[in-house]
Amino acid sequence: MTDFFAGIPKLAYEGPETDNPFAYRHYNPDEVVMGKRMEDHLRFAIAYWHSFAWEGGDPFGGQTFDRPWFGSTMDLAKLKADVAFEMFDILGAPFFCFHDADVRPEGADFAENTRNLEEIVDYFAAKMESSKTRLLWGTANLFTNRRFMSGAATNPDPDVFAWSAATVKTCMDATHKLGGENYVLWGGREGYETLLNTDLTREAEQAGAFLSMVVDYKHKIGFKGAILVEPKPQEPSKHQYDYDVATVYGFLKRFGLENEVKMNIEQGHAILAGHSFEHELSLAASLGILGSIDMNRNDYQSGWDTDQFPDNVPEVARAYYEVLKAGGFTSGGTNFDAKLRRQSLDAEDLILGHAGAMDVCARGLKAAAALLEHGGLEEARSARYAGWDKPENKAMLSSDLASIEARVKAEGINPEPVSGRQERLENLWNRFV
Ligand code: XLS
Ligand code: NI
Ligand code: NI
Repeated sequence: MTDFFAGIPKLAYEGPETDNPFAYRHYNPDEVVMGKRMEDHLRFAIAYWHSFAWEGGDPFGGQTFDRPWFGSTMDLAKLKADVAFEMFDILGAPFFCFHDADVRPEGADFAENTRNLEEIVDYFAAKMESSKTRLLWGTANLFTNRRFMSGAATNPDPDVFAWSAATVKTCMDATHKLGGENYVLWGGREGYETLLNTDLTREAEQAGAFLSMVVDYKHKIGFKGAILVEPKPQEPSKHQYDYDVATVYGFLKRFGLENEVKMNIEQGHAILAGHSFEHELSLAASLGILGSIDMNRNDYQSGWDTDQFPDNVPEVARAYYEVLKAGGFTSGGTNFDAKLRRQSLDAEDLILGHAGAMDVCARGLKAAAALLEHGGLEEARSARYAGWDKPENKAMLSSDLASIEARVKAEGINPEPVSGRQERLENLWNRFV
C-alpha cells in the first residue's frame, strides 16, 4: 500500500441524496438497465496516461503536478503501477488502458524499451491476479518521442516505419498477455504539415501496409480482441489522415480491412471534426465498425483537445442512445481519456474527476435506455420512412430512371411535403434527460 490516496475511502453507490463526495450518486454497478448490469453496459476504463503520466504542462508552462512516481526508473514505474491499481480499486473501475510509454521508462534502445515493457507487464499481471480491474485496451505511443515527429507508419524514413512496426508488435504482445479486450491505434503523427514536403500517395500505402500487418499479427498470435482505429481530424498534425469515421472507413475499404478493424470514437475528436459525437457513433454503427468510445469532451470555445471529464448528461445520453441502439458494447467500453485541469493538484481530484464522470455517464445511460424502452422516437422514425415499406416503392431502388419516369407519369405522382416534426421529437427527447 502506498499513502498517495491516504484518507480516501473506497467509493460505493449511496444514491442521489447523499452528501458524501466520495460516493456514487447514479452509478450503481449492479442496477439492471435493459436487462443488463450497469457496470456491464458502461464498461468504464481509466486512462493511465492522463491520470498517472501527464505532468500538468500546457504550451505556456511545464509541470504542475508533483507525483512521487515521476522519473524514469523501473522502481518509479512500479510505484506508479501501485498507485494506479490503488485508484482502480478505490473507484471499483472494471478496466484500464495504457500506452507503452505511460507504463515503462524510455530505454536507450529498442531492446531496453522491450525489456522494460515486459517487466512492467509481469508486474501488472501479478497485480491483476488480486484485482477486479481488467485491460480494455493497450496501444503504442508513436507520437511523443522526437523520432516520430514526421510520422510513424507514414514516416518518409523507413527506419522509423521499422521501429514503429516492431514497437506495435511488442505492445500487441503485452496487450495479449494481459488479456486485453482490444488493441487501439491512434495515429498521432500520421498526417502532415505541408504538401511541399509530403507525398500523400506513398504515405497512404505505408499506412495501409502497416495496418494490414497489425491485423495479420493479431491472427498469428490468436488475439481475440478487436483492432480499433481512433479517428481525429487535427492536432497534432495540421492534416491528420484518420480524420473521422467516414474517412477511416474509406481507408479500410481501400485496403480490404473493413471487416477486421473497428473504431474507437472520442467525443472531443468528433467535435473537432465538425460532427456531433452521436453522428460519429451512428455512422460507425451503420457501417458495422462501432468498437469503443473515449468519453472525454473538449471546451467548446477553445478548438483544441482539452480532454476534460464529461459533465453534460443530455450530450452523454445522446451517445449512449446510439450505443444501446446498436446493441451495446461487445469488446468495447467507456474510456475516460480525460485529464485533470493543471490546477487540480490533489490526490482526491483524480478520484472525484472519475467519480463525477461515471455518475454523468450513468445518468445518460439510464435516460437513453428509458427513451429506447418508451419507443416513441423509433416509432416516429419508422413512420417517417413507412412509404418505403410498400413493394412498388422498394422496387424503385433496383429500377432505372426511365422506368421511374414512366411510373411518375402513369400514376400522376406529385409529392406533398410533410413535416419532419423535429420540435415534437425534441420535446419527447427532453422528457427523458
Ligand atoms: C489523443 C488520443 C489518444 C488516444 C490513445 O488525442 O485521444 O489519447 O486515445 O493514443
Ligand atoms: Ni484525444
Ligand atoms: Ni483518445
